[in-house]
Amino acid sequence: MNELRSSWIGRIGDASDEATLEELRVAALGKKGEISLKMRELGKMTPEERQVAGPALNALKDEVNAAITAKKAGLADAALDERLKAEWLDVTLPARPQRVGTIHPVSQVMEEVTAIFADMGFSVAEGPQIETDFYNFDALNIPGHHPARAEMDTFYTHRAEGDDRPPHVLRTHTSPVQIRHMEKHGAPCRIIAPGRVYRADYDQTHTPMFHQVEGLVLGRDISMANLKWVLEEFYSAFFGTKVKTRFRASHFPFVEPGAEVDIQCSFEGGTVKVGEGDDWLEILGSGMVHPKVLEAGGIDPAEFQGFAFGMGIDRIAMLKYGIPDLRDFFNSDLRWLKHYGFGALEVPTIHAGV
Ligand code: 2NL
Repeated sequence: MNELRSSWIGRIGDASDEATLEELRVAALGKKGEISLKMRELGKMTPEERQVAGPALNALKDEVNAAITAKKAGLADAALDERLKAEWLDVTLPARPQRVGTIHPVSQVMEEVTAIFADMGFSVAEGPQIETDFYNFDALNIPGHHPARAEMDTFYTHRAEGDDRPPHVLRTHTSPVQIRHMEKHGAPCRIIAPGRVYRADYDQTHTPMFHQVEGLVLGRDISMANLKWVLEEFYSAFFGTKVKTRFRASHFPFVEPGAEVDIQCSFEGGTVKVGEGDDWLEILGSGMVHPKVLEAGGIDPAEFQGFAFGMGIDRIAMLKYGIPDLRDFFNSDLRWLKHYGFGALEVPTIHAGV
């Protein structure tokens, strides 16, 4: 009996997994198990023998059962220990650095410009970047023979052979957005049209894609005095200091009269400072909307008049943030962004363009 006991307890102790334990249980206590067979033999014994062997076999059966249960629990504990060791996590390690994005200066300036004009009651109009030559040129009083069409270094789209419709163009200014707005909403109006524009030109101060904001204000008695006030208000808010403007007579086909606008600045020490000094920096084109352009937009020039202006966003971004080469804006090396102090955008954007 003792041999039987030490044999089973020993084999249970050596078992390395639950499946082995189950095999041992069947071999010892199952229907044909060694201990079960021994218990069946009790019937053939004399009462005296049975009185000794019966309790001993029962005790052995309980002991083997208990050993299997205890071993099972031991194996589960060991497995858990293994798992904890493998999945161990050092919560005291320093966090991995987060890669933080930066807002592009052009996007930021778009937001700034839009916010300032919004404060003056302007809303934002948008339109297609691929335009018909009607909206980009004809509606703006630039007919087919006009030198401005050639001067603008326009990108034309390809037409299939036999397709003799006029080609589409990449818009050379955002004026077509304003023509579309006039057609749809009429006058009075007070809008800006910010966005990408395209001209085939590339050097230190020109890229083939750049950004523009145009403005259009129409009413029964809108004048150039209103234009001057709006622009001085805008530049003062944008540069954070009172900025004077100077108007010089100029010509654009879509306005009459037309004016180029300079802002007050100083050029001392090789850097441009806006809002101080006695020098002037050309910054914008503007004028009273030409009657033909109003008509193209479906507006009666006898009833409504107004002003329009157009300025380059990239240019005023360079001025405000002291960025010398326009091409930096659009190359893929963005280390300079941090150098000029551009960080992650901290406020929700109000305009999804750019
Ligand atoms: C420039 C010149 C200008 C406009 C843009 C405009 C738009 C409409 C009607 C009349 Cl729908 N004018 N826009 C007017 C004058 C000048 O931009 O060289 N800007 C950088």
